[in-house]
Amino acid sequence: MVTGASSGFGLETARRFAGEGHRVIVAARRKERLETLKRELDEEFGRDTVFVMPLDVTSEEQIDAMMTSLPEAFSEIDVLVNNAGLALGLEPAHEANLDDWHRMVDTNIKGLYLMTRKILPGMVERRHGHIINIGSIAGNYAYPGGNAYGATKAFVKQFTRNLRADLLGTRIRVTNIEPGLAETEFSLVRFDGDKNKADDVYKGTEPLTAEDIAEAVIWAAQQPQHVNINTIELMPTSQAWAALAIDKI
Ligand code: NDP
Ligand code: 8X3
Repeated sequence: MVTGASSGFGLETARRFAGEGHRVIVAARRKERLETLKRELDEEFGRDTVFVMPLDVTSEEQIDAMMTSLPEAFSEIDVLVNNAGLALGLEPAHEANLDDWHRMVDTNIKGLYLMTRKILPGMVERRHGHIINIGSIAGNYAYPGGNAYGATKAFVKQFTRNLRADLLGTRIRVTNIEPGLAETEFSLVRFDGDKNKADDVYKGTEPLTAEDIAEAVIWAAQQPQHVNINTIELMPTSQAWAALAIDKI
């Protein structure tokens, strides 16, 4: 199951899992995009490769309804890719929009732990499963305007580690993938649909692609059962750390 499969990393990850012969539940809010993906993948890999699940991950009610509505062939989830997420705004903390902060927390934190909490018991019962979270380098390194977004990804990092601690002995695997700059609809969402501003983020550089992230997800998922990939942090070659900033008077 891949959340946020209507765009970017999630969409490519769903394509890769289907390409590897797996059935995939694709979840996101934009149903039409998921239906288009289903048509593409069912045609390429066989009927009923994909099950479309229109879902807002912030809604516990919708997740509960999903859990009871999955057809039998899709009801035992082997891999959950907690990818749905977003950044909103890049203003300094004292100017940031509080509603943006609420939405990031609701999606990136609450959505991720709700999905995990609902799907995990079945995995534990079957002694088989892998939770793959999509964190970010923003959870590791501070940057101006990263405020609440980076903090939500720091949650994802520590939640992943704590899941590992809780799940020791269950055979369930947990991984955090921490990408750097990658070109998807991420910046378009961050800048509220301002395409020029979004394009500027990637102009003149060679960012990661959604395919690069899907490759990392698939690689982690395909390791032998006794191998748990805790973390993969990846950046484009054209991105690195800058010096610490100093305010000189
Ligand atoms: P996109 O904007 O291209 O994709 C985001 C996906 O999340 C969409 O499919 C969207 O679907 C889904 N989504 C957002 N809110 C919800 C919700 N409430 N319920 C269900 N689905 C939701 O961005 P990316 O592919 O880049 O982002 C994927 C993940 O990767 C995010 O968690 C992001 O924080 C993280 N990330 C991105 C990086 C980048 O530079 N691109 C780098 C590091 C991490 P819909 O709108 O249809 O619901
Ligand atoms: C997305 C990467 O650096 O834009 O998580 O925050 S960054």
